[in-house]
Amino acid sequence: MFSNLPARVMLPDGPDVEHFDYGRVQIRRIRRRVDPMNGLTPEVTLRRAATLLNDRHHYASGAAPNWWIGVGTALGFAREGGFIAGDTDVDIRIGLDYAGNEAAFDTASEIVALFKRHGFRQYRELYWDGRIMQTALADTINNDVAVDLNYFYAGISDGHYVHLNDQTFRKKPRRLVDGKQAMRWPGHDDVIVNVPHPVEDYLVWRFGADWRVPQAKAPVFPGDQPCLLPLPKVTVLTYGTFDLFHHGHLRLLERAHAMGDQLIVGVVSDELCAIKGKKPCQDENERADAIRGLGIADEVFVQRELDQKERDIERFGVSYLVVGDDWKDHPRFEHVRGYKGVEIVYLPRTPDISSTQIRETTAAHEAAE
Ligand code: C2G
Repeated sequence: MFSNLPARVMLPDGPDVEHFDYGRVQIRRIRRRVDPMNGLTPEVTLRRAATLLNDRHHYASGAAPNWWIGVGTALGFAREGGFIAGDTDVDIRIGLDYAGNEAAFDTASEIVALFKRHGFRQYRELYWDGRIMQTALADTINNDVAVDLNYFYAGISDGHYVHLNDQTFRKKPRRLVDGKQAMRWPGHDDVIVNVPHPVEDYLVWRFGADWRVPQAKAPVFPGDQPCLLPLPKVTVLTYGTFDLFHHGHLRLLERAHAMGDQLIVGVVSDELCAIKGKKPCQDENERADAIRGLGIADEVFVQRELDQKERDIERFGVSYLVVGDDWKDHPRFEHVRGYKGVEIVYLPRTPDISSTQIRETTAAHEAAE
């Protein structure tokens, strides 16, 4: 089972943090206190947010994130020449590339960390199947005005960015976002925001053809629907000899299995073992059958070539390549790091047990008899 909360959440546990568990969706939040009588000025916060997002020097990759203003803010931009009266949050959308693993977190957590360093307080986050979908921050320097960052993923649905939350599933046409334009916020020449283009199409997409007519409540979004699109499965791959299957092997496979939705195991062929100078007691079919018999792996195959890792990563769509930490930093695994977005994970080896040890104690036993 894939755990719904990722290994690294951004909002750390604390006495104020509330958790909500809706199955595939997990929400964590701290109550936000805003004083609506305090003359809220969202453009001040928009200026601060846009400045942080636009400055590529803030980011490890040296590139500003792929961001644009959300529909609420865009409606104000195009229709009101500023924020809609009473709108007190800044809607920002971030485009991330989905590679089936936690790599997208790097951008999201970099943005959140940056905002925190500049006087924003994170008060909410939402994960969908362990992927970050929303982080909300309050601007402590400007009356706690909220910046709502929603993450949209490319790579799940052709031609769209996808966002999932507890109520809606949004497919945003890529053409609107990819053609976005950097524009000045009305009345504030120093505030540069990215606006999907053409902005009219963006607003029709969200609010329908009548978007110019102010309405008390936004109409139900025609594209909002129950989540029908399952995210691609998280696939975990591991290789090993697995001679004289023992509890060290079992623990490795159980932990690998727990990291994703499906586990694929490559069992090293007799021929490759011979090349590596290993002499297993069981042949490749016996070793593979022992793993099949566990029922923990979705696929077990015999690895016949030393350099087939890229091919396997590609054909199974692997997110995590897992192996015991006796292989830590070994070039045999390191050389595929990042290939098609794969992450390499070294799991701690179970102490005091190995195939070699079993072979040796058995041989000693037999010699004594
Ligand atoms: N393992 C473990 N704890 C042990 C023994 C083994 O966690 N006490 C793990 C190993 O780290 C490996 C897997 O179980 O990830 C299979 O172990 P071996 O059969 O010894 O496989 P090995 O020959 O290390 O195979 O090219 C690399 C090889 O394919 C890895």
